[in-house]
This record gives sequence, C-alpha cells and structure tokens, in this order.
Amino acid sequence: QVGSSLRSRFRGCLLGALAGDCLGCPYESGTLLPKGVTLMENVVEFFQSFDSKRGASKLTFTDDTAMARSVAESLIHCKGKYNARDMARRFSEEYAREPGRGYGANVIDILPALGDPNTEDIYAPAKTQFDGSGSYGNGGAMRIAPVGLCSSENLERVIEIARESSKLTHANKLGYNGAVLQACAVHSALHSDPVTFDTTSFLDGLLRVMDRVEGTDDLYAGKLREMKKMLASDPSTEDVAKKLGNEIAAHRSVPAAVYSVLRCLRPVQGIPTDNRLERTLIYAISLDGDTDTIASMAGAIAGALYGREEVPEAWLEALEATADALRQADQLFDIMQGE
Ligand code: 8NA
Ligand code: MG
Ligand code: MG
Repeated sequence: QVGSSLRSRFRGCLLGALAGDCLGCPYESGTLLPKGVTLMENVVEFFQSFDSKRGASKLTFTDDTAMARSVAESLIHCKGKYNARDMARRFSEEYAREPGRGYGANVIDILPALGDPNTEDIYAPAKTQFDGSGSYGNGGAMRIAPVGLCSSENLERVIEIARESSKLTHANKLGYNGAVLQACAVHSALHSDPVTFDTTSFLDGLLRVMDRVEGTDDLYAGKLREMKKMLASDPSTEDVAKKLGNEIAAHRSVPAAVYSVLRCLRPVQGIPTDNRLERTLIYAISLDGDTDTIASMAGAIAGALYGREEVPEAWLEALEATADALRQADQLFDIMQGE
C-alpha cells in the first residue's frame, strides 16, 4: 500500500462521508446568498470559519450518515458478510429512533416494514414504490461507502453487496446501479496511490464495471465517458451541474460526486486550499442542489484516496459522531485484514 496506510484510508473514507453530509447539509436545496457573493465564495468562507467557531454546537448529520452507519454496523456485526434481514432491520430501527434526520419523502413509507419480522420477502416493500417501478433516488448510493471498504481483492463481491443492499429500498435499476458505481469508486480509490493516481485508468476501471452491469443501457457508462471530455475542457460548476446533475436522483448525483473528486485532484480557481479533501467537498457543495448527498459521496471517495491525514482537526471537533466513524472504520479494517 502506497501513501497513507490502509487503516488510514478506511478512516478517511468514513470521515469524508460524514464531513460531506454535515458540511453540505446547510446548503441543501438552495441557500440565500448575500448580494454579489457566489455559492462557491460562500462555501469557501463557511469552511474557513471553522477555527474561529470552535466550541460552538456540532454540525449534525442527516439520513445519508444515519443509513451509512447502519450499513457499517450490519457489516461489522456479520463479520464482513451481507445479511439482508439484519441490514434491513437496522435501517428500520434507526429510522424509528430518529425519524427527523431528513429522509427522502418516499423511502419512509417502507422503512417500518423492513424491521417487521412478518415481512416475508424483505425486498418486496421496495418493489411497491412508485407504482412498481421502484425508487431511483440516491438513497442507495449515499449510504454505500462501507460496502466499498469490503473485500480487498474481490470487486465482484463489492458489486454484489452494493446492488443487493440498495435493493432493500431502491428497486429501480437506476437507483441500485448508482450504488454500484459509488461503491466501486470508493473501492478503486482505496486501492489507488494518490501520488501516481491516473484519472484515465480510474475512469476506465469504472467504465468496465458499468458497461457490464448496465447491459444495453448506457446511462452511467455514458456519463463516465462524458467526464473524460469534461476534465479536459473544465466547465464551470453551473455547467457541470447541468451536464451531470445535482439532483436527488441517483443518475443525476453519483456521477457529479465522482467528477468532483477527479476535478479536485488539481487546484480549482476560487478554492484557496491545498487540502484536496477540503477542496473536493467545497467543489461538490458548489454544484448546488442535493449538496449533502453529493458532498458525502465525494467525501467518501476522496477520503478513501487521501486517508485520515487529510481530514482537518477542526472538522473532528465540529462534526457530530466522528468517534463512531473512526470506530466503525477500524472495526471494518480489522475484519478485512483477518479475511
Ligand atoms: P426516496 O426513495 O424517497 O427518493 C427520493 C425522491 O426521489 C422521491 O421522493 C421522489 O421525489 C424521487 N424519486 C425516486 N424514484 C422515483 C421514481 N421512480 N419516479 C419519480 N420520482 C422518483 O429517498 P432516497 O433515500 O433515495 O432519498 C435520498 C435523498 O433524500 C438524499 O438527498 C437525502 O439527503 C434526502 N433529502 C432530504 C431532504 C430533506 O430536506 N428532507 C432534501 C433532499 C434530500
Ligand atoms: Mg441528507
Ligand atoms: Mg441529500
């Protein structure tokens, strides 16, 4: 393993996901900006204000982290294996405990049934959503980072767990394929060297996966191909949001998260920081729209690439539940080492 240690990458991934959710949440679905100030300028100032705000109340996480924590806890409890019923029950119990975390408007209709032992087929409730077409919301992808940490060699296992575990709530292929892309992006970042990182081979790896899992569809694969051109032409954040999306739908948000990470490997005009994780989150939030979720997904990928060392100390103080993220990362790491 090159660069920071693999354990550090596990920590970086879960902390990055948490940070993106907590820091992106204040910007979700539109922000009233002072006159003459761009969204990116406002986000930069928000990030810079941390040191002076130390000791203030914590920035809280939302559904993205609430569900990701359940995914991680289930994988830990089941020793790195996927157990549908165990994970489903945890989603349900977590929602019952704290229903006010900002869940999607439709997923909440089926969360109670996922914890009911009388639910015979645990995948059935999700299939009833949207007149039987299933949800294509980004809720499958937003919580999938811990799955990307599963299995050091076997990408097939990552793909399988990502697909099956998102089907518990997202039966539409756009929904679960978005989770497959996000999990594979985390997995690939985790096993890449940030110093010699090659954007083209990273995208080609993801393309091979998505070409295969999408079959004749070309939605995610098409976006990955488009990204190669965009990285060369470097469009504005507004144009990136138009092309790749910044919405609540998986196919209109997961590609934007992947792009944010790749674009922020190098400096971005208007984001005056050398910290690449911080740059990635500021960029992702500046795409506007579903900011907490896009930043959380981008943070998970970037954190897996750069490791815990790239997480500013001020964040650890400012964010809710950092100790849990570190514990889960360590437990997942220990399970994977023992495989
Ligand atoms: P979901 O499954 O309820 O989907 C979210 C939304 O996507 C739905 O309410 C629909 O508007 C739309 N949608 C999904 N599938 C279809 C379909 N087949 N046809 C038509 N419309 C569809 O929940 P989810 O878990 O996927 O949602 C995740 C998002 O919700 C994340 O962005 C998360 O942060 C959260 N969120 C909450 C708020 C809030 O203020 N409470 C705002 C934005 C996002
Ligand atoms: Mg959220
Ligand atoms: Mg969101």
